[in-house]
Amino acid sequence: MAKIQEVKAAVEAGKTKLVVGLVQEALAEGSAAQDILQEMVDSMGVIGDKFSTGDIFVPEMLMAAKAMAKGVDVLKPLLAGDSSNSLGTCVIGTVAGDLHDIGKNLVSMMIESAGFTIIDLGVDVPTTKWIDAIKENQNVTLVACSGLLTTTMPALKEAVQSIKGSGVTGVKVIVGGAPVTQAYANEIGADGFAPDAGSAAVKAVELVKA
Ligand code: B1M
Repeated sequence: MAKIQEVKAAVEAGKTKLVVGLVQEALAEGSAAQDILQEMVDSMGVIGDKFSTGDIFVPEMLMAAKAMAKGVDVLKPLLAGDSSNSLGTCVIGTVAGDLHDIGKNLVSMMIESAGFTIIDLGVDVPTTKWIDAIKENQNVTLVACSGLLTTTMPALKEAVQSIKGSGVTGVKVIVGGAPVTQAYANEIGADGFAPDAGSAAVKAVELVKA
């Protein structure tokens, strides 16, 4: 089996200790960092399907997520680009009630490499914390809200509408996450939406330069 396939299998099996070495070996074998990342993203899809069918439970899902995070750490320096152009500060996080952070971390990495300084509020971010972070940090030009659960989509709406209603100016809000669509982003009044980490960085630059 090619090392890149072993990475995918190790992430699916939640083999946290093996993943770092396997990612390094896959790179040494000539696999591109972006391709290795895509294999790991795909393995999260497999994990999600197995969870849906009751073949695995939350602990296995968590182990797979931890394994992927270890692999992403190895790829990070290879995926991040030149962040020398300052487009201001981006406050990023996952909305209240939601603990998923792998996608948010990838989006953060790509937005940072597009030229933003990142303030990462983590997961389960209460509405007031977004607004405090905008006020407490210098030159916040973008807020990026991630939401992975259909049950936390109302929290996404609340976050966007509170930021918009708080009187802060010069700040654009971008939203995303598996259940989020452009239509939903429009409905809740977000300035932008992106379906994945790469397009989130492109959209972030577009919004701030507009
Ligand atoms: Co959860 N989980 N989970 N989970 N989990 C999902 C999301 C689920 C689809 C699994 C399933 O049932 N098939 C399902 C949601 C169903 C729904 O809402 N319709 C689900 C559920 C139900 C739950 C719990 C409720 C389970 C339970 O307790 N019974 C629970 C909720 C906990 C909570 O948050 N309150 C729960 C818990 C967990 C773990 C903690 C165990 C773990 C997360 C660990 C962690 O993140 N550190 C976990 C995991 C790993 C998953 C799956 C398997 C993988 C998520 C992931 O990391 N994907 C997921 C199934 C799946 O995704 N198919 C699932 C890879 C990642 C790269 O993709 O996050 O989509 P994603 O990010 C993408 C895009 O969405 C986009 O770009 C990213 C990269 O390209 N994007 C943005 C994300 N944010 C963006 C922001 C942007 C723009 C784009 O702009 C700001």
